Amino acid sequence: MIWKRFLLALGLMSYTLSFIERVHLLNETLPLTIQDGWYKEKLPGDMLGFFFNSGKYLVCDTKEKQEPKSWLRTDFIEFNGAKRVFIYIGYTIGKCKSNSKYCKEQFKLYTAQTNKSASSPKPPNGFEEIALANPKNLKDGVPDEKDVIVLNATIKAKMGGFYLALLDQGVCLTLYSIKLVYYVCPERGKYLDLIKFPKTISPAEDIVGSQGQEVHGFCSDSNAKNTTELLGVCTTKGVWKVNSDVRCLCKPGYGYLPTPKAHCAECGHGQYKNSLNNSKCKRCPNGSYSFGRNTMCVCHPGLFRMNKNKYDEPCYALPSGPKSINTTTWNRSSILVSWIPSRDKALAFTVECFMCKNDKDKKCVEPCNSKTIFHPGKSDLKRQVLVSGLKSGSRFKFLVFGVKRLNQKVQKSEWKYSVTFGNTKEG
Ligand SMILES: *[C@@H]1O[C@H](CO)[C@@H](O)[C@H](O)[C@H]1NC(C)=O
Ligand SMILES: *[C@@H]1O[C@H](CO)[C@@H](O)[C@H](O)[C@H]1NC(C)=O
Ligand SMILES: *[C@@H]1O[C@H](CO)[C@@H](O)[C@H](O)[C@H]1NC(C)=O
Ligand SMILES: *[C@@H]1O[C@H](CO)[C@@H](O)[C@H](O)[C@H]1NC(C)=O
Ligand SMILES: *[C@@H]1O[C@H](CO)[C@@H](O)[C@H](O)[C@H]1NC(C)=O
Ligand SMILES: *[C@@H]1O[C@H](CO)[C@@H](O)[C@H](O)[C@H]1NC(C)=O
Ligand SMILES: *[C@@H]1O[C@H](CO)[C@@H](O)[C@H](O)[C@H]1NC(C)=O
Ligand SMILES: CC(=O)N[C@H]1CO[C@H](CO)[C@@H](O)[C@@H]1O
Repeated sequence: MIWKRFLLALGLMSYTLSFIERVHLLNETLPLTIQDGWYKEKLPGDMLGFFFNSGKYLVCDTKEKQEPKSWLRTDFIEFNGAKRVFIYIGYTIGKCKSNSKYCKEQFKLYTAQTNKSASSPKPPNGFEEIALANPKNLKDGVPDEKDVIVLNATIKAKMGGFYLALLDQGVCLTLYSIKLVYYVCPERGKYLDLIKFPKTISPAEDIVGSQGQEVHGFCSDSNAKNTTELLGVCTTKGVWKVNSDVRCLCKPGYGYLPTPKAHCAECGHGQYKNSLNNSKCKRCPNGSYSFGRNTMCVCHPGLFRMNKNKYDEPCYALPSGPKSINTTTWNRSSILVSWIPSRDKALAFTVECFMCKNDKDKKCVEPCNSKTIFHPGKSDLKRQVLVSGLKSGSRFKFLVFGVKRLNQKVQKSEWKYSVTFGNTKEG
């Protein structure tokens, strides 16, 4: 399973095509629907705690009789299947007064996980600190919305839900928003690699190779096949990571079409695809037709190609025999066979000689004997051949075949030829 180790390390090897889907546990802006459930610590005397005003939570305890500790706690929030929750808190902090004894230009974020909302916990009991907002370079004066800073934090789900709590220690703090989200890798089915993965809640960690990280997918098209195991990794931020060799391929006879959604479409009339891959169907070349559920191109009868299984090669007819073929009686043992030479340089001719039983015999099936001499030769002829060593006063039949490279691939019974007859002089 080497691929797993490379998966996140080599970002280039893997690709991501999904949009990011977030699930909100809390809505982005205050007031929150659970406002009434918020715990606000009651402070002694005339000291103030958090209070809610025009869509914001504020606290500003500057009457320093003792160290102020203002807590603001949310109601119980269920994880709702989330494995890791991301927290974004938009806030502003004012500068502490220079003569302030207790004021700290910071606030702390705490969380407590429980299984049920029954016993509302009172911070800090049972809470643990998860983030410190400690902004630098605070501006003078009262900050406003333009000065909002975002505190990021994250919690890993261990129980059924959690509480969040904020501790302010004397500084003027305004909370503009609290956003809690977890990520979901969306169902992906209409993507270019034809793999479908189910909607998956993002895991708590991006640990490559750890159990439970991979999600099994399947081919989104029944005419596609996988050649590897279809494993994808859903990341903590809701992004699918799928190795580029993990994909489904359109079967032979089915072409890949990216739109309107990626799918495998049966090759059309006269088209073929012989490969298991995501290429398009191709038109069968000249002289051939698609066959075998459009997985191959077969030559029309009487046509041939150099390579039987190279379906992208056109099919051709074999060359004909020569035109205007004649024989001339040369002497008692020789006949000259001649014809109009071809302008096609690739075309040559081959001769075959047969003896006829008599002048009426047209079949002339008996081959000329081994003493027969062909000049300049029996094959690779251009315009003529002098056939010698023949019996005197006899009739002969000559077949002159047109021959090209393609003939090598075709049995001789299919070759085309011209026929002529000739006689030797009486001896
Ligand atoms: C909380 O619930 C989970 C199962 O949802 C269980 O495994 C765990 O033991 C429970 N924890 C407590 C403290 O009840
Ligand atoms: C906090 O989250 C925001 C939004 O995702 C991001 O732009 C910012 O860089 C994060 N800051 C830190 C310190 O992680
Ligand atoms: C195709 O995917 C399925 C499901 O992931 C898997 O069981 C099967 O082994 C895969 N086929 C090949 C050839 O890897
Ligand atoms: C599909 O296979 C054919 C034949 O092997 C090849 O010519 C073509 O390039 C391949 N296409 C893709 C997209 O891999
Ligand atoms: C296919 O044949 C047609 C007519 O027979 C011809 O016009 C065309 O050029 C040929 N195409 C190829 C690729 O040989
Ligand atoms: C016939 O002609 C050929 C070629 O010119 C020659 O080789 C041969 O000897 C001749 N035969 C006779 C019987 O004249
Ligand atoms: C073959 O003979 C015919 C007449 O019999 C003649 O018209 C023609 O020109 C000859 N062709 C050749 C190639 O000698
Ligand atoms: C947790 C919560 O209240 N979520 C809500 C946020 O707002 C959307 C609509 O804007 C609701 O659909 C959610 O239920």
